[in-house]
This record gives sequence, structure tokens and C-alpha cells, in this order.
Amino acid sequence: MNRTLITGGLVITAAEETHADVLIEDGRIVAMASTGTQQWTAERVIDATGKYVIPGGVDAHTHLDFPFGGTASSDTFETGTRAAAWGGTTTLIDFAVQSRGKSLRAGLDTWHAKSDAQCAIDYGFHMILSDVNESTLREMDGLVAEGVSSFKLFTAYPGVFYSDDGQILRAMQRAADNGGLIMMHAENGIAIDVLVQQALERGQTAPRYHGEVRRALLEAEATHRTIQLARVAGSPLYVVHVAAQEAVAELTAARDMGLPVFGETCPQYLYLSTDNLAEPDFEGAKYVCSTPLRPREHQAALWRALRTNDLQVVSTDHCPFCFAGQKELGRDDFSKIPNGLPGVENRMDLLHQAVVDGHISRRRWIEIACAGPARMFGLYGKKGTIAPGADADVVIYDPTAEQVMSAATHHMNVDYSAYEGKRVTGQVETVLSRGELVIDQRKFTGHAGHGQYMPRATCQYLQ
Ligand code: DUC
Ligand code: ZN
Ligand code: ZN
Ligand code: ZN
Repeated sequence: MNRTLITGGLVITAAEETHADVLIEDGRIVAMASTGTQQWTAERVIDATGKYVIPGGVDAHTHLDFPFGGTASSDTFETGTRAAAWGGTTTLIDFAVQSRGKSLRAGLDTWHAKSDAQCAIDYGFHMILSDVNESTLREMDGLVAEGVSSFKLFTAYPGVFYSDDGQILRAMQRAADNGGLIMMHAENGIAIDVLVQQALERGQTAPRYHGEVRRALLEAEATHRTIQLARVAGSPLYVVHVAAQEAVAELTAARDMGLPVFGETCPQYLYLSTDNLAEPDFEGAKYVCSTPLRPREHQAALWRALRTNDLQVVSTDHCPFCFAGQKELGRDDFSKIPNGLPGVENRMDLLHQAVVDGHISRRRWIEIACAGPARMFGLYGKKGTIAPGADADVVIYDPTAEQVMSAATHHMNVDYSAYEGKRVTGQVETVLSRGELVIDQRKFTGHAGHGQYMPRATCQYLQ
């Protein structure tokens, strides 16, 4: 028997906060009781007095080793999952990609080859559909049954990932039948490409034009359109990386009608803005991602939607590219800057800072960072909570430690931090993944290959 006892901490789940001892056996939580009321013994005892004991974070949107923009994201499954563990995340869901003209199976095999035996924490896959045709639609059924139960489609990136409205409708109809969840990158990519060309013709090549051409209205339009397509198909819809207040309004209106429409935002939209994109000397390239950062005024709508449950999830869309050699590909043309921001290590801390700042409650922090994403993507019960029967994915979190975010101290394989110099209160101290210490008092004690691939159930909001 391999037992660990965590004593004296404040256990916080999405549902409650209690001072409790937590008993772990063979990788699972087996019992909890008010602090000091049981005489449990264990081989390992962790004193969490004065600390929070929270579920490991679930990051439902990452791109590790992702070929994009003529290069590939700079974190491998090994480095990215290690950095995630440092940041208190114990589960991530990455995106396997279907190549045009190829099967979903071929894409999935490629992503398993990159990730299997490499990960420090548990992981699953969504599938990006780049080629919706009869055989793709048939394959979707099998994937849902085997645990790849969510599919990302794009109204953006014509010629790369783009699907037209007919393809989107057909994928949604199939998901309505097989229980899959359609995830949407909602930006009108056809209109955006026109605006990109016009900006470049005017000589507007700097990073800030990336934000100007990817207009908020074009995010709202695609959000509205794909909500209507989902209604026609009778399928649920999950809109990824919501950034614009106008898009939030579309989601809110749909939810007020009782539609099964869900949304996620990311820390970069809550904390960064077009001011960053406008930084001089091409520094703005560090902040080029899509959907783009918005003017600061949009942030209030995102925070409000997180409080009112009009947005249910905060994930990172972690897609790091080094400034040197990668972001620099777009020095003379913002449209050639690889799109994506690093952040898998920062999410739990930035959302704890939101608790400190009064944007959200402690339980809402756990809901949007752990329980919500687990429920959305069929992992809840095993992941996302602290309760008997759950995997012992547990973080001991010091709510009073002060830290300064910096590329000099982070563990992501990228040469800059999107939050360089940002001071936050709170820090991960110790992390268990299925009962095994992966971070022990701020030392990495995990290993590549510890992380297990997780087949997922379907969306638990709909079961
Ligand atoms: N947006 C990004 O910024 N990076 C990866 C893909 C995406 O849609
Ligand atoms: Zn996207
Ligand atoms: Zn993404
Ligand atoms: Zn191990």
C-alpha cells in the first residue's frame, strides 16, 4: 500500500471550502475528514497548514509541438507538460490535427507518436477537422466512442484550417448524433484576409495591425453565425478563446434562450491588451495570437461573463513561439508572425490573482480552472475535484507567496514571458499527479512518461 496524507490545509473545490485532511492511496483520493478528526497513518505526510489544497488544474486548450505559420510551437510534450506541472496544472487537452486529404486516424497517430511516453502529466486530445467530407464524418463517430469526444473547426485561416458553413453544418449534424462537442474558432477569416491584404498594401506591416484587421465585429459575426448553425443542426457549441465583448454578448444572448452554447476565454484576454501589440521595436510580435488581444475596455465583459457563468472555462491556448527566429519571421509583415502566446505555466497563478483582485471567488477560481473544463470535456469526477474516488491530482498552493513572472525563471521552452515583470500573489508549492509527487516544495520530481493518455467521456453538461 502506498499512502499519502495531506493535513491541515484549506481544501477548496468548486462546491465548498473546508479545513480537511485528505488521504490518498494508490494514486486516488480515498477519504477526507475535518482536520485532526481521524488518526490516519501514511508513508508520506504533507503538512499543508496555512496553504490551500486544490484540485490539479485542467488546461483544455494547448498546442504542444504544433506545426503552424511555417514553424512549430517551441514546447514539446515533454517541456510543455513539465511547465504545466510547475504551474499547478495536472491535466491538459491538446489538439491532434487532421491534415487536408488525410484521415482523422492518421492525425491522431501522429499526435500519439509526439506525446506518448513524453508527458509529465495526464493528457487527452481534441481533434482539429481540416477536411470535412464523408469519410471524416464517419470517422467522427468512432473517435467519440474511443474518447476523442470534441472537434475543433475554424471559420478563420482560409487555405489552412478553414471550413465553410456547409462543412461546419455537416460536422455539427454529426456531433448532434454521436454526442461529440464542436469547438469553434470564431473569426470571419475570409473578411480578415481582405483586410490583411489592404493593410499590407498601405504599408501597415507592424504587429499592431494584426489586432486592427482582426476586428472584434468579425469575431462577433462568426460567433453569431456558428451559434445559428448549431441551432439548425441541433448540436451544442463551445466557442474557444473568446476575446471581444461583442462575442460575449452573442454567447450570453444564446444562453439566455436556453441554448447549449458554451465559451472559454484565456488569461491573455483578461490581462493583456492592444497596448501590448503596439509596443515598439517589434516587441508587439510577442503578443500576436488569434483571436487577437483587444482594447482594455473588453476585459470587464470577460470578467463579468466568468462570474455569471456565461463563460465556463479559462484555458491558455498555450502556443509558444520564440521571439528569436520564430516571431521574427514576421518582421516585415505582421501576417507572417506565427500566432500564439505562451502561458501554460501561468494560468493557475493569474486566476488566483483574480481572486486577490476581487474579480472572482476562490470557488469560482477552481470552477473555471479545474472543475468546469473537466466537466466540459468528460473528465469530471476523475479530474477537476478533490473527493473520494478522484485521481489524486492535488496542488498545495501558498496563497501568500509573492512572485514575479519572468522568462528568467519560468520553465516553458520559450525565450520570453508574456507577463514579464508581473507581480502576483500566490504560488504552487507541491503538486501530486495520481498520488506521485511531480513538484515537491518547488523542485521538479516528475518524469517524462509519467503522464497517461486519457480517453474522455462526452460533455458532462449535456449528460
Ligand atoms: N490561435 C493562435 O494564436 N495559435 C494557435 C492557433 C490559433 O487559433
Ligand atoms: Zn483557435
Ligand atoms: Zn488554439
Ligand atoms: Zn511516475
